[in-house]
Amino acid sequence: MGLIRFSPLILGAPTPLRTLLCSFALLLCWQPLCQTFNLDVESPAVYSGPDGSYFGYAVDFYLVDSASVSVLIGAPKANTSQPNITEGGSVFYCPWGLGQSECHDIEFDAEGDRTVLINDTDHKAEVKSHQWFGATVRSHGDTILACAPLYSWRTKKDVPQSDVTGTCYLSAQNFTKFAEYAPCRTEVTGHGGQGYCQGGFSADFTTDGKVVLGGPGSYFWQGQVISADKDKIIEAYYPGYFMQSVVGQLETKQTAIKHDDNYQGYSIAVGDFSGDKLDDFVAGVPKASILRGVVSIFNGTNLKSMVEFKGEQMGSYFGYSLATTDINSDGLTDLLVGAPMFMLRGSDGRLEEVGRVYVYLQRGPLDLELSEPHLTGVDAYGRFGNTIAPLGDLNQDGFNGGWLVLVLRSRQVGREINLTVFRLQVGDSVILLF
Ligand SMILES: [Ca+2]
Ligand SMILES: [Ca+2]
Repeated sequence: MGLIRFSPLILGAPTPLRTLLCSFALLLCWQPLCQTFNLDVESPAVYSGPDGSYFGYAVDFYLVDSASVSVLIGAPKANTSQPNITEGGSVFYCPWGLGQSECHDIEFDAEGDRTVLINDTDHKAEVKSHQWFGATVRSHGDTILACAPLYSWRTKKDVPQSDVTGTCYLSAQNFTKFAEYAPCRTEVTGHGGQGYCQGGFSADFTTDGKVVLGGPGSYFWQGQVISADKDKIIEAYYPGYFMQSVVGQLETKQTAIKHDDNYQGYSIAVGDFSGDKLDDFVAGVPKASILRGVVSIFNGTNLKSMVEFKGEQMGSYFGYSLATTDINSDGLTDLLVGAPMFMLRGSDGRLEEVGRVYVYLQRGPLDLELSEPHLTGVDAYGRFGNTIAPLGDLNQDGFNGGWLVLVLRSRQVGREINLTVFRLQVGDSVILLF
């Protein structure tokens, strides 16, 4: 245990990039007999998907009850049984247990492209081919959200448009109920409306079951955040209807022209930052503030903007990735922000994208303190902070601060990826680095 908490550790041999894309290895031990931490690096559970499907592009756990743990794995370029659809994308359900490595795809949507009657003529209403379904996958109890941010809609206009509104599907009540949720498929079409929203580019669930979607392309790429209760989405769903009205749905509105091209909602996370015990929404806006990037915290009950943080370097893509977790176990949710394009000068004087992760510790309601020093990548062009995910108290040491945070960093040099573990100098937390 001390090894991992107090010194860098390389887990496993370098892995070819292709293997990483085609298989997903769980490094957590299933049995309680593990030595040194509860990470079993010798016998990982390995799941594989179709070649070239980007199996593993998105992952989440599926925890319906404490007795069964499964893994949900998105494969956004997988072919499906949907008629006449090429690479519609899939989400796989993979039971996790000893000797189990079988996955099967979840049938969120069996249909091909639907048609719509306009002026007494049938028109193809949408394009599901290459829609990247499964690029975003999140779970909440017995409910799964999976999104296709590149889904296109014809719109209902006489002159057809191809609006990349994106769409999402919910699987609820343990695969017994399915509903589509495409909140950007509205009358407000085109570039100036929600026509390029890419709804579901990012997403999360609040603790009480609200879906929070990022749509970074709405309103001339200002981007927007949209939220609705999962039960209300299912109530509002009616097959065949392209537009739906969900009771209680909240969404950020179009703002001044100076906010165009900011990509609000590129990333999404949730957590209570206002002190009312209700989750608020965090949105990455990586091109805001003259490309320095901004992260905004919105009140989860009314979507009012409460706090904003700005990146330190132009072009660093501050807000590309987000994670929320209580790093120091003081009961207050903390925030991690990735800026994978953050650059430093290398030994030859060239600027190199090493990437940086910023940690904000919550001291009280709307009071977040930027913790220093920042976590900075060490590999040239390594893009440290590309992905951040809280893993919970993996070391189970009962210590008040035994949280783990996973930071993915694709090491592009030599197409190798290493998993490194080291201790984050905040409280007594541990951070995992790819
Ligand atoms: Ca709150
Ligand atoms: Ca905390």
